[in-house]
Amino acid sequence: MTSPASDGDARCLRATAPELGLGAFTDIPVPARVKVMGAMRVAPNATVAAWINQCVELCQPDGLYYCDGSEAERQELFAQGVKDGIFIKLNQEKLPGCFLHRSNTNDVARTEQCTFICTPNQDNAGPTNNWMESKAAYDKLRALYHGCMKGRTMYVVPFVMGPIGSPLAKVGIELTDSLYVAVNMSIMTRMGQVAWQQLGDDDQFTRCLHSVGDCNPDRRFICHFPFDNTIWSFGSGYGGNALLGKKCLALRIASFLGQQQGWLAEHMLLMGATNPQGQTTYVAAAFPSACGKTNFAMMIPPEQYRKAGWKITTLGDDIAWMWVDDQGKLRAINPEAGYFGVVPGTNFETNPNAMHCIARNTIYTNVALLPDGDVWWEGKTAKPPAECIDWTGQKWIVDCGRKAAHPNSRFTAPMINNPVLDQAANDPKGVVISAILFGGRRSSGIPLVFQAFNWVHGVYVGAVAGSETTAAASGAIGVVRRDPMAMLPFIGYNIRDYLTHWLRMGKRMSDAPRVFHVNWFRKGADGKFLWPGFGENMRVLEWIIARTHGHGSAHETPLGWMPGPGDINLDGLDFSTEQFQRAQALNTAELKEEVQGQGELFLKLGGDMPKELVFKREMFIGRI
Ligand code: SAT
Ligand code: MN
Repeated sequence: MTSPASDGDARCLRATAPELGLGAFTDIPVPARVKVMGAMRVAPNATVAAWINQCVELCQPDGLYYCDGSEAERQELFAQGVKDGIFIKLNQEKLPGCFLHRSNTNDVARTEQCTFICTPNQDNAGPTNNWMESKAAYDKLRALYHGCMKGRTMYVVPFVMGPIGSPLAKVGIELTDSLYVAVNMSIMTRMGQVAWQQLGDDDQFTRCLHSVGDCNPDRRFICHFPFDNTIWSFGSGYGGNALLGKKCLALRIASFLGQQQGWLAEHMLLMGATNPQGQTTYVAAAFPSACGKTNFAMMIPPEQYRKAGWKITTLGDDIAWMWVDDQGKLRAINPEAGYFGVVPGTNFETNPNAMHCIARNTIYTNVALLPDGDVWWEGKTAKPPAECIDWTGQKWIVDCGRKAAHPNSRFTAPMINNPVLDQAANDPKGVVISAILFGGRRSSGIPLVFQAFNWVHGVYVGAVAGSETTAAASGAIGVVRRDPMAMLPFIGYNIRDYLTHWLRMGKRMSDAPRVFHVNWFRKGADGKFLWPGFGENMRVLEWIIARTHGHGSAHETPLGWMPGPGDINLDGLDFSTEQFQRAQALNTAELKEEVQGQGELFLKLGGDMPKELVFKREMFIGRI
């Protein structure tokens, strides 16, 4: 197997799991008063044992539960969760294996204002991250963790991010006092025994310590120590703040490791598109949170495409780890094993595959509960139920003016539930990426699709991408913010070095993916979306695929290469040439506004913006 980083750290690039007998494992010397539970009561090596012991001494839990990742254990944890009021068992005839969780009402989205990159110098974190000096952060959080698990159980959750045996696969261990987090991690990652085996006697693992504490927003800190491969999260039980394998490890810590070792950790879905000739093209697409990555990754093409033999398959819906192989091609894996998707708006029209994913063995967070033990959310059915229990646990009746489900309510579903899971989803070698898409929510000014002129221009297009904010993060909703590569909240180091890293990656590829920008969300004067979206996005994707294979026509514009109405297949769609032109229209005043908006990012970086991107901006201004 190819090493992703010839200049990298070999300890992080374990290719195969060591075959260790149980005899090689180490007992963990926790104090006698701590009740030890779970099937797997050992650590793979003395470093792990010592670290767990230190965290036990700091947090002082009453019990220690070792998760082994088995089905029996999952059932035991759900049963315990129901007893403790953490889970509500849903109607098992309608939703086998499904449970509902209601979070604290102050803890419903990622909190970027409480998220820190903790390093010796502020320059390590750069102008776009909150920064804390590492020692100060450790001191502050150590005081919060001190005794925080008294009366609670600490779950030991060992996990692997990435297909087992992949050169990029990484081991993490999360110590958490949240049973909800432990069970979610068993869906979202390859969790349990398998991680002990992958780690063996290695001391390279991400040390993830998590406590919900008293869930007080004033004492909420999500701290990343990239130089120590450590994450300390306190005060939140919510997804991206608490499932530490996801944004914290697989994006913030991994992006830092990727920069050091020569690979990329990105906020991207991964999908395959197989044409009627049986050729599969793999595409990675970066859209910010709650901008439709899951829908796009599970898209069902329109009927005429299906009849002709087109098929879409999903590798991942949120995160991609990518490296250059020895043929000079960009390869990708999905480090996750499940989907943590936005529920509202999901239905059999918008995303039938997601509906299949969440029909069993799924955790629903902050949706509404129906009288028969089924669940409901805004957009599930055209007609709302007469009554239900809303996401806060209060009685809800139709027309009461409140939302029944929280706008950022979520499902946690195993990827094996996906009827269109790509056959390479567990392949340690990953897949070759032919196209990279950037996009976001833009109601005005930005066309449906264009192609960047080349890699450097593509990096520019990704770097300046903007999007209207959503409910996935706390704060104002609907304001355009620059979100470079959809990674603004997830770059674990200085954005200057991140953009330079992207530019350098291009130089290492002999056949770099083509880069595109899409916007499914442009609206007309009537406030309605100009493009139908969802499955019809297949038409745009078909053009993108044609372009990556060197055919498919386009014309040059100030933004890049754009298809005209004759270049995209609109057959069978009730959509006129004029409507398509409106979706693609460029208007000088809007382009000027856009270039000004992009200036936000250039100002933030000041003289640190890579020169190549400064030139690309000047050339863009020249073309307008
Ligand atoms: O809560 S998560 O950060 O995992 C979801 C998202 O915001 O993309
Ligand atoms: Mn995401």
